[in-house]
Amino acid sequence: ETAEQHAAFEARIAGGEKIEPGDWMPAEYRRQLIRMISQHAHSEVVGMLPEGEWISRAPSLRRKLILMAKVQDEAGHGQYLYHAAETLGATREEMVDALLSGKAKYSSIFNYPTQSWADVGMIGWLVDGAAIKNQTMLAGCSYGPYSRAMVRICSEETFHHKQGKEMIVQYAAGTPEQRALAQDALTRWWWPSVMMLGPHDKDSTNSGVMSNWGIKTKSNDQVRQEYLNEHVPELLELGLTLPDADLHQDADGNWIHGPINWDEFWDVVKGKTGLNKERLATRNAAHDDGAWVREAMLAYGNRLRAQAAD
Ligand code: BYC
Repeated sequence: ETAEQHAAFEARIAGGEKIEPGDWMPAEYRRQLIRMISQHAHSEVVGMLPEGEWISRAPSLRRKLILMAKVQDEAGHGQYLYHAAETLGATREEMVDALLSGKAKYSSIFNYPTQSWADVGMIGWLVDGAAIKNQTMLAGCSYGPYSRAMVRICSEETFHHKQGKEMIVQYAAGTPEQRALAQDALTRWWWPSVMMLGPHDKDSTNSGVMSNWGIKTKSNDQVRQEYLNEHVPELLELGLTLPDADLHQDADGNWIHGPINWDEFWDVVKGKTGLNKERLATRNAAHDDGAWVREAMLAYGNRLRAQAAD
């Protein structure tokens, strides 16, 4: 890598151009993108599990159809993202192996259990809400395939966000039991969703290089602030209580949260607490169960190629 190559690359980014597959890029730019896009893809795939558990227990046909559509969307997001990482030279096999063997990270949020139906609504509102804030920022990123995948994913996530919010608004105004379920779900999902947006900027090891190269266009704390400013007033308006005694608005109208328990965050990321082992066991079982599909597709592909060669 020469200084001239770096300078030309950085000038393209400064000029707002998208970097496309096949263009020259620094090895570290490629490595960072593969790291982040593959983690993002794994998060979509593992993210199907906490809500997927509730498809057979949905309270009505309407809720079941919506949840099935949402979970299917997450599988589609995983697909676009694995493809985006493939444009950088990563293979599907190595990415899937990294997930299944526990080497790869995926979002901390999916190691928390879903304990009631109201969790499905709360995940839609809070988790998809946090994801939209983060992904709207990434839609402006400098790598073309990732940025375009984010545009489509965000429009689908907007539906996920709305269905979750609609459900919680209804339960918060419902029977005392429904209200209690909504409150309990909020109490358990609030802090994990705030943490999901990543460590504070001062502890965000990757942010420097990612911001310089236009992959991240806002910092973790900036995105978290946007997330709080949108969600806190809406949750309070429903008469729900946020589990943060220090939460307050500053003079600029920003909602300021109390201290975050980062020990909990890192324990969950590293699988010391939470459902990491169960999630990986479920993914491994699904992968093994799907072996016959991969074999059949390979055999079919080989037959087509052999016919074409005749
Ligand atoms: N969980 O330097 P930092 C969805 C790691 S799914 C686990 O700030 P970065 C949905 C980080 O990887 C959408 N690990 O990292 C699906 C790094 O470790 P490494 C999920 C985390 O990358 C189904 C270390 O901490 N969205 O919406 O600059 C149903 C230092 O952090 C987490 C994405 O994946 C975490 N939460 O910034 C419902 C978005 N946070 O890799 C919904 C794409 C940090 O150096 N990812 N770490 O070993 C990103 O935008 C960025 O990766 C983050 C973190 C903002 C999350």
